[in-house]
Amino acid sequence: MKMTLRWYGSKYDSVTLEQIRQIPGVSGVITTLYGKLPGEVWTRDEIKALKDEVESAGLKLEGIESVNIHDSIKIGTPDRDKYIDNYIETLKNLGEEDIHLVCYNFMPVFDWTRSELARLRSDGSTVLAYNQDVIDKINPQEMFDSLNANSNGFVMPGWEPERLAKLKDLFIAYKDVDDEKLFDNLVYFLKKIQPVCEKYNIRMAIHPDDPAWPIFNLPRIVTGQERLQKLMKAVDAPFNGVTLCTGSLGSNPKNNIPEIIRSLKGRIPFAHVRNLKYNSDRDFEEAAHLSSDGSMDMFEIMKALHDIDFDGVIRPDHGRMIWGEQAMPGYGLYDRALGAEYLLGLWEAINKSKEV
Ligand code: CS2
Ligand code: MN
Repeated sequence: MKMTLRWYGSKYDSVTLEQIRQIPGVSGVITTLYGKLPGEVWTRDEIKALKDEVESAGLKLEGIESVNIHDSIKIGTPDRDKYIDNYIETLKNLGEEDIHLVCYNFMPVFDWTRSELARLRSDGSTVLAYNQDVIDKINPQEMFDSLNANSNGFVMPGWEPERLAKLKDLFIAYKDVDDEKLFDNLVYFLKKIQPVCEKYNIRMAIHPDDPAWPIFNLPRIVTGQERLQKLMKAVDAPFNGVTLCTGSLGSNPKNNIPEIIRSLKGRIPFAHVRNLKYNSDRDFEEAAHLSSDGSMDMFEIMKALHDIDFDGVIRPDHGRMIWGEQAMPGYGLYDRALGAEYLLGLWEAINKSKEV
């Protein structure tokens, strides 16, 4: 298992590579070329520069989160092949730079959604939170404006202004896309990229929808065990894998995460591990990684990963904002570092208990 932290690049992140390097057991980062729009080709030079920067700080670039998918591919418009060709070119360039893990999502219009970016918890920390009643009362534009107004001045991945400038047009474009069509478009995309992924040994790791149910009447296809199995079978090859994100899948308490992990043996190249606290149906807040701080059993989650011989890349996911840190919501240094140590501790204990 390779423990990493997500890093937003020297231009965007308040956390430095030097700080990440001092977190014991963290050997690499997951990053992306921020500023690239979905559909653009990433050149080898750009990828190499990013890789050199990470390596010169003594860390490894373990994978990309994300190479985002152009909406034409998700909608299935006639120009999608042009964007798929660009994606293939990017994958080839990544492969030639020896990068073999790519996280992506297939959510229409939005990436993850939260109703609050700084809900106060009883210990004085603040966390991202979701309340369905709040979401039901606002329109997508209002949600976008409110998230951006509360992001401490950081541009949050998935909520880039360019991407959301054409919100109304996008909703119109998705009008006839239901779950089935979206799924077919995903399979079409995966089959097209299969040869380049296999040639360069690139593992594609789809990120689950967050939250794991439809919002704003948009289709949702990566929400739980059944849907994941359907996708694994539709393109039944190891390159077609999953980013096992406990917080996203876990937004729906009915999802049994250890069971989902066990059902995906061999298909999890990347794991995002974090904890949530459920308050009521469709109201949850993010918690510290420690089991007792939230509703999830992190030991059982790590044990399930161990049981399926997980040897991929892992990172703590969103952390709380603590100790006065000013950072992108969910992506401060302190709580994610605590999370990484805790997960490494669980892993060591599971390892050693199996040795005896
Ligand atoms: C991430 C997602 O911050 C997060 O919640 O887990 O934004 C994730 O990076 C994307 O959905 C993957 O494409
Ligand atoms: Mn995640």
